[in-house]
Amino acid sequence: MSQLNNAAPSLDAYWMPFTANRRFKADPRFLARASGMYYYTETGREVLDGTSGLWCVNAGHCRPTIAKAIADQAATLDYATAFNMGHPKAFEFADRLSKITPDGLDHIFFTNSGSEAVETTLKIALAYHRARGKGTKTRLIGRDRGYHGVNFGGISVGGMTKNRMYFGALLGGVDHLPHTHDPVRNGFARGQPQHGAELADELERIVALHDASNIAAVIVEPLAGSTGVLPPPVGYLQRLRKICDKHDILLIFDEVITGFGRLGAAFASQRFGVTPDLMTMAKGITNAAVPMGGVAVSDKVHDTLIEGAESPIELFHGYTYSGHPLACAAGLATLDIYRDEGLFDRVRTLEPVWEEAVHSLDDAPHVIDVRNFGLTAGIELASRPGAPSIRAMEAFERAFDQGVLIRVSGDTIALSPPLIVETGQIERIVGAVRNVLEQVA
Ligand code: PXG
Ligand code: PLP
Repeated sequence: MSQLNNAAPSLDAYWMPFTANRRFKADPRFLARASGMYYYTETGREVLDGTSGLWCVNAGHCRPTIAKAIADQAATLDYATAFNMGHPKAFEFADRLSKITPDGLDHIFFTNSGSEAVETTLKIALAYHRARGKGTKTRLIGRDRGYHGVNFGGISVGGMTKNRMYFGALLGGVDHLPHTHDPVRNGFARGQPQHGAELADELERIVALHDASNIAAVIVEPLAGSTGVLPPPVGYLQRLRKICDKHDILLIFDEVITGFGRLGAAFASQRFGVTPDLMTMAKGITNAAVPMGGVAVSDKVHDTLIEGAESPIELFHGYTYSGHPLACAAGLATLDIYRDEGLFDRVRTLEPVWEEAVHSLDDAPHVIDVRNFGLTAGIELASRPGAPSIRAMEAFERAFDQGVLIRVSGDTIALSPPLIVETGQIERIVGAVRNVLEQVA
């Protein structure tokens, strides 16, 4: 298109990500502005945000201190290359982050998204073993139903089949642990399910198959989010940690969703009492106001790589926008809000209320399972015969029409409101879900 000013833009040009493009463009839903717990449509209709955008606006929308920090930064230092150059806020932000990351994970590598954070962890894991003279340790272990973003490393270790199925050229040398969803034994569990710790032992089978000398790392989401909210069975993460230690395998937690208070602690690692060697973060890192991701790296891995490096540049990896000034400014203002408003602890206070509310849907039409942990919930619906995920999609559309934003993944409705949510708003979100479930066929 050579026209620069097109008064009424066509919807054709924008290929929307992870979207039913034709369905959306036939009946578009536009968000025009947002504040606190609410979005507003172009016609000024209020939509209660039951999903924190996409699991990312943890402190609520359009927080003035974050907006100001970004504006001030844009007018002061818009961009600084991070390659052999520094700007103060990147160091300040990494330092602040390292104080809330799990003990011993004190080094922060910046990326621009969760997907890039995942790729970064995989590369660091391989580089770490190589730096120790264990260059045969290259195999990566993910998990069925895992989501680790959309880049080739992430979809290779990931286990969301549709995200992998079109792309032949995945990484070689990847195995998958089984997922932990077991509705027969754990149906309608409140909090962590009781059964399934032994599923971690599958790692022993993979080690026996390939030998530990060939395995670099295991990557899992401490609570699987994208696939429809699967909290870890009691003892499962502890068991994974133990087996990894036994075989000198690095454990990577992908905390893109679970980080920044979602589970009632800064990170899921702290809530579950299991410390990984590498940890991703993104989304809530800037309250989603500027794209950013990062990796927290253990002292052991960091020091080995930095001290064992073969060349002055210790790791040949980084992004044009690593540690972008606007993102760092937004991130610092975000951490201030989390601290000043005690939002991570607030989740612990809300959790019983939340759990009670979402499990009031246990007997709602079509519901075959309800799961919750922290400020997340998965409400799994029976598939409509011959039309998987359509019922949930219809529920999403109807809920939006009724002024509540929910998220669907396959046949599961996922809820994850901002951490500032009030009790009355929890009731409204859950009430809207029940209402639409009574309406959809
Ligand atoms: N790892 C995990 C565990 C995630 O949840 C990513 C990596 C990738 O992050 P980026 O920033 O590259 O998108 C994610 C992202 C959903 C949904 O509907 C979840 C995500 C992204 C989009 C949709 O649940 N999680
Ligand atoms: N492709 C080309 C041609 C580039 O020059 C660069 C960066 O310089 C990239 C891709 C990577 O972009 P980014 O650093 O934003 O990930």
